[in-house]
Amino acid sequence: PTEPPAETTTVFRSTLPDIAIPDHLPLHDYVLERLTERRDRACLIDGATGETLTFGDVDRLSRRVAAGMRATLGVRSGGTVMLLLPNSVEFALAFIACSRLGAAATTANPLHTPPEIAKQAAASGATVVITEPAFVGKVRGLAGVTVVATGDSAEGCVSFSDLASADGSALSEAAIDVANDVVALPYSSGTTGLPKGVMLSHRGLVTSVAQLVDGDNPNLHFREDDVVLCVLPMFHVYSLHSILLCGMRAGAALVIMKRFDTLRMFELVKRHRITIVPLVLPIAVEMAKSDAIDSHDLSSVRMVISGAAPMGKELQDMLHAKLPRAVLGQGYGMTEAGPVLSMCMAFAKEPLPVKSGACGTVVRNAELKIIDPETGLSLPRNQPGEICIRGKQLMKGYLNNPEATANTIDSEGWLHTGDIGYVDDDDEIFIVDRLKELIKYKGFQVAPAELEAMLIAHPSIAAAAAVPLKDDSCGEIPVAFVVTSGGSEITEDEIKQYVAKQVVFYKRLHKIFFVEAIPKAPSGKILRKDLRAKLASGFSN
Ligand code: 4UU
Repeated sequence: PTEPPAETTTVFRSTLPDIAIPDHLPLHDYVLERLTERRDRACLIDGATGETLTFGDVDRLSRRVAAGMRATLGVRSGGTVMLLLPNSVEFALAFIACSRLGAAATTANPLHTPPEIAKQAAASGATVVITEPAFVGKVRGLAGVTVVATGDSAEGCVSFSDLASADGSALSEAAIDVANDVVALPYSSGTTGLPKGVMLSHRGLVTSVAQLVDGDNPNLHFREDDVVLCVLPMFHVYSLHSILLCGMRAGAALVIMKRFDTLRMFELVKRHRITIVPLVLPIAVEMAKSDAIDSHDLSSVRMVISGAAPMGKELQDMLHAKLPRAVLGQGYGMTEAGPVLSMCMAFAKEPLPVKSGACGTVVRNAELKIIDPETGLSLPRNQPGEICIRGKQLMKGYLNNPEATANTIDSEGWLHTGDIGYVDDDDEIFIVDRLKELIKYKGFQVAPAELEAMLIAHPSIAAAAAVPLKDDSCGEIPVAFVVTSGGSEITEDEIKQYVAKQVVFYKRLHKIFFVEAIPKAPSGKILRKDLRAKLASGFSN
């Protein structure tokens, strides 16, 4: 095959035609657009209690919460509210309420440590934190923040149920600029550095949801009679977007599970006749290995979606053998991309055959290209390079960080993912490597820069580099190369403990390698590739 001339760009597009997207609507109006027909249909089902909210309930309650947040907490258009919640009905109501007010919801893992939470609360400018009584202690001292607690009211907090009993009929519509107003502000480290606020606008999220579930032949065919398992954490963009928002838009019911447990999950699938199971690698591993899978009736499941980390062909085939009636495939997302770049075409209303191990075809109403990371030139099919995407679904940028924004979205509007992959002859995308620093533990982001800053702050450590180590059930685990300061006899365990005390469980270091020096480029950049290669070749202390 002949190379295209340097100036031509090979742009890959969906095999589905573009569609008209109602991107003039604020997000809540878009996901609840067909409310009148769906008022009495189940929308949110609490997995623990079986309690069900209909679409009508969600509409009414989210209006009340919005009215309460405005009246009691002064939340206005342009404001920011932190959702520090595990999966719950309250999460969904609070998120929709923020959208109604024109406020941004910044989402965070409630298992984060107080310093991690404090950093995000301050950086995002949150004036309200909504959390569960169990986590109130983590946010009590935050300056300028009012704490709202769900459940039985916690001392010194506004109670969520009080907010939800405000008069929703009095709620005046906020004036929302759909193209510019931020509705979700998740944190992501992107291709480099520390976690940054990712500004997702109403228009961006509406576009991304529409790219999946709208049109005569939706790429991700969720139906009104579908029941979707919501066990992935709603504070992460995968669940927020592809479960909560796509589910609501399509009129499907969600079964909300607070924490993952294999048997509990099998029981819920059986009880609610769950049809769609979005998961991440570790859950797929648990399911594939579980003997209990054979003794539970999971025949209702018609679709299993995997995303947020690579899932190899072997595991995909193994899981398929256990769930022969379900269609299995992957979605590929990145917070900054809005988040979905590609989705398995076997999930379409008119499905196409797909290959195991592929992570989908680029979504419709978008352009994708593969570039040579060295030259920036566009590459043809079957040649791996950096994946870039363009479209209205992309983030607006990083909050208060135009420099990081410009390093991620170029002047032509292309977002550079830092992922290495190729597009094959059937338009399927395969991710083969990662150019960026990111470590992904069970689909959760771990920013090497954050661990490195912590490590070099220790008096016994002179230099450090954190990198991923491949792991069968977690995908990757964070490990570090460390240069100790002259004469120091600090041990591996001491370093691990030192980090563990400061970070959420998934950022903990699993192994420390003591070295003489950290390999660096003349620019001072850590040569992470060399370190990863060292690990791959079985390096040990
Ligand atoms: C190999 O992981 C996400 C979002 C995932 C998502 C969202 C909606 C998946 C399906 C869906 O429907 O976002 P982040 O920002 O936490 O992490 C982004 C990075 C990517 O750049 C890539 O390196 O996570 C990795 N990644 C994947 N890698 C995400 N999906 C995949 C995948 N295969 N399927």
